Amino acid sequence: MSYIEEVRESVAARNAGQPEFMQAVDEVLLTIKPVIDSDPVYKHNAVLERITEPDRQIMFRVPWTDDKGNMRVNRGYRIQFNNAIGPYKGGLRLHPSVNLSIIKFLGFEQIFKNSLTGLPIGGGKGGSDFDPKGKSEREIRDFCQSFMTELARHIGADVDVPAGDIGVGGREIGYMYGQYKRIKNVYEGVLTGKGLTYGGSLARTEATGYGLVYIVDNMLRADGKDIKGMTVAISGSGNVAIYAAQKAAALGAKVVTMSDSNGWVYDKNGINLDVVRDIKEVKRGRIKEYAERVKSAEYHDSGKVWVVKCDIALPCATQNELDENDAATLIKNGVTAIGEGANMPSTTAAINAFQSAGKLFMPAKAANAGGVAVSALEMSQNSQRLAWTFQEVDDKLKGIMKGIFEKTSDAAKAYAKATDYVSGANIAGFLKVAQAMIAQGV
Ligand code: NDP
Ligand code: 2IT
Repeated sequence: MSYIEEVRESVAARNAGQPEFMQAVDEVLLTIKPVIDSDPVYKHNAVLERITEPDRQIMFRVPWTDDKGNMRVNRGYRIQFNNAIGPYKGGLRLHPSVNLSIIKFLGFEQIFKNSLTGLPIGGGKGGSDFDPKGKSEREIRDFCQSFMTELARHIGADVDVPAGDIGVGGREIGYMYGQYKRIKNVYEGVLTGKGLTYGGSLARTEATGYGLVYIVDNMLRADGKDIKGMTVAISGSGNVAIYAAQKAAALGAKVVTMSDSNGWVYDKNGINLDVVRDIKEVKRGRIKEYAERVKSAEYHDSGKVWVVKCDIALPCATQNELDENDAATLIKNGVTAIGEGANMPSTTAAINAFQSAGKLFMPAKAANAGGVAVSALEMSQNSQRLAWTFQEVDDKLKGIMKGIFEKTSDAAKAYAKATDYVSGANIAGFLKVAQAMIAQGV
């Protein structure tokens, strides 16, 4: 049995019942094979055994009270996966589906994504199975304060710096920051995605979506194509989806779909983002309301956006939302490029289908790294006690995404196939972390 196979078996045995985590591990192990085979140093230093086992897995009770005065309990998580190249860094997800497998897959992928940014950030992730939908402001605040009451003892500006993810935006980060400050009595950049009045960075809200479109643009250009005039299908209608749509439209593309967990809209005239932002960011409503407000739009309460003919597909909702059948439909309809805004949105079979059909495919670790990259820039600004302009941050983001594209593309050329960006991103991300781990000993 090869070293990779041995590690794969032992990771699977030790993490039974964690399908998302194993999906993420399998992809990395398979794609970094040429690197591992090229040098015994990785096996000698047990790099694969160490990189697949989190430094620390924290699980805790989160008690809170609902508006009727009932005591409720959720489970909180923080997985501190790897800090070889910097403090643990990664978002917090609040969604009823959250479990150990999901937080571990997200934390594992974050190691490689954060490495690709070129910035000094390690990998971590956290969250809770708390469902924010339908909760009052007071209930959200109570939950966030209780969550931070426990989390505070495990994090710090130089230790572990959480941020947003599904269900966690500026409002939740604000409540958590306030509670951290109250408990620790320090004013430090312990969270990113903060409000602009208390240490947040301009362009962090936009960063993941903008970064996604910047790297897709880089990928298209390298293939002699231009995003201008292309039709774009986007899933989701949250933070990533909204700002990906805004930047795609700004670069001359037409975005025709958005979705949420209840259904999806198709607008042949191009999505009107002012309406989406009012529904989602202001009223916290459902995407269905878009079709009630915009005459050119149609609403579907079943199926997925991928049935719509498009040149670019940007899955920006959640893991495994785009499967083999969706990939086949997109390919049949002539899709040119896919960029993963969400984390692991395409199933393994879907990725294989896109790659076999010769489609341009940019995987999440590279494609959505703009968010965490600007989080790292927020950490820099906090440490310097300075605030940069929107333009400065956006220019840096553009440079970082270009750098990620180049690193991914160079590693693909060196170790796999020139346009195998899945292998390229995993290998480029792995090499830096592995070198740091080896240099630092056990
Ligand atoms: P938001 O909470 O702002 O939005 C999530 C969107 O996805 C909503 O439209 C939501 O619909 C939909 N969605 C979530 N879960 C499901 C589900 N199980 N089935 C169908 N639709 C679902 O989150 P973000 O935009 O921040 O995150 C979206 C994705 O991007 C996630 O995979 C996240 O990990 C990833 N990501 C986020 C980054 C960030 O900076 N925020 C950075 C990098 C990646 P509904 O409202 O109905 O639940
Ligand atoms: O998946 C991700 O990269 C995020 N949710 C953002 C993490 C961060 O620390 O900004």
